[in-house]
Amino acid sequence: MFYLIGLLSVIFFALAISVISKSIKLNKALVADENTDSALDSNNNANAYGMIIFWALGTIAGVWSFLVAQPDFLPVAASEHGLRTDSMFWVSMAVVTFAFFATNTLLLFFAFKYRYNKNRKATFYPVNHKLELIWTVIPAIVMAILVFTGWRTWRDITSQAPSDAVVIEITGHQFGWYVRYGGNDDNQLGNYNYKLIDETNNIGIDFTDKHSFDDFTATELHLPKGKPVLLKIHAQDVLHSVYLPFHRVKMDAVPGMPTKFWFTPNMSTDEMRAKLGKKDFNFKLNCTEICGRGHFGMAITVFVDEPEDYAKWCAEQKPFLATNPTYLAKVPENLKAKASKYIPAEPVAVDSAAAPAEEAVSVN
Ligand SMILES: [Cu+2]
Repeated sequence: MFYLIGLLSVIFFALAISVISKSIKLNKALVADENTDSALDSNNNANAYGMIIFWALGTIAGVWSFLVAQPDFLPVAASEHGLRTDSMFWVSMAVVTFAFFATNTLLLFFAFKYRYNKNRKATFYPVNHKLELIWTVIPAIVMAILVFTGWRTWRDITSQAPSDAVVIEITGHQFGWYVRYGGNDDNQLGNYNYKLIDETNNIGIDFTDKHSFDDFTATELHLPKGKPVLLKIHAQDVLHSVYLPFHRVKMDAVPGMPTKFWFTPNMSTDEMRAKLGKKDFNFKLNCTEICGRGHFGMAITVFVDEPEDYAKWCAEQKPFLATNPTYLAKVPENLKAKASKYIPAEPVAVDSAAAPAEEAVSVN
């Protein structure tokens, strides 16, 4: 790669030297006012051929850089809507590349073909309405189609999630993500309130809401393959951004303004490992908002499981209340009986002291 860049630099440098030396000669010729025509002709020729060389080298360099960069492209999207955004991206890319290539080819070729020639008489060609109409209307129609398709895709992927979607809460903080699931019994997230945050309950789960009782937190994100997933996104301190590159999901996490995003993973972690030929590959949820010093490490591992493996993993998780039974004190009297169901039968004095450290889901 470096040799090619070096070679191109040498060629461009030589061209620059030749253009400069020709200009100097032309200047001298003009000053001396002799052989003006031949000096002009040779410079026009040099410039004209320079245009064609530039076009050829530019085309080769463009194709080469695309091919060389290909191994670094993300592979096929691992979610349904990712496939849609990808196809939209490549269609736009094709249109833009075609327009760029066609206009620049014409620009450089015309500069070559119609360089000054004293034997040729210029044609007076002030306006052509048909031509103007063609090159205004066609790009306008193409742009309108692209914009409309983009708007439709955006509308679909940010629309209301299906009612059977798995709802997962993602809370960004400097520098990690807290993950909360709606629980195995009601599959509904309970309320939260920032005033309830303490060193153990770091999301501020509100235990006056009965939906909170079976909620569980996790240090990694598990998603079921082939089922819609709704991420409810919060931030506790500064702007963060939820980014799942392989699923083409990106949504800002804004303090005080909940955001959301729903998508359907269509490839399990194992399938992606097989596709990439990397046994230890894992999906990631990264932060893509420069949110402070530890921003670079603000990521958690994402596992896309087959539905039965996902169900098994969920069943193994313990509700927050079960690992932190002291929070039973926060439950209103009339709901205590319902909440007690989640408290382990044996005395858990030792466990409850140890639990907070385990439950502090700080992932860096
Ligand atoms: Cu961040």
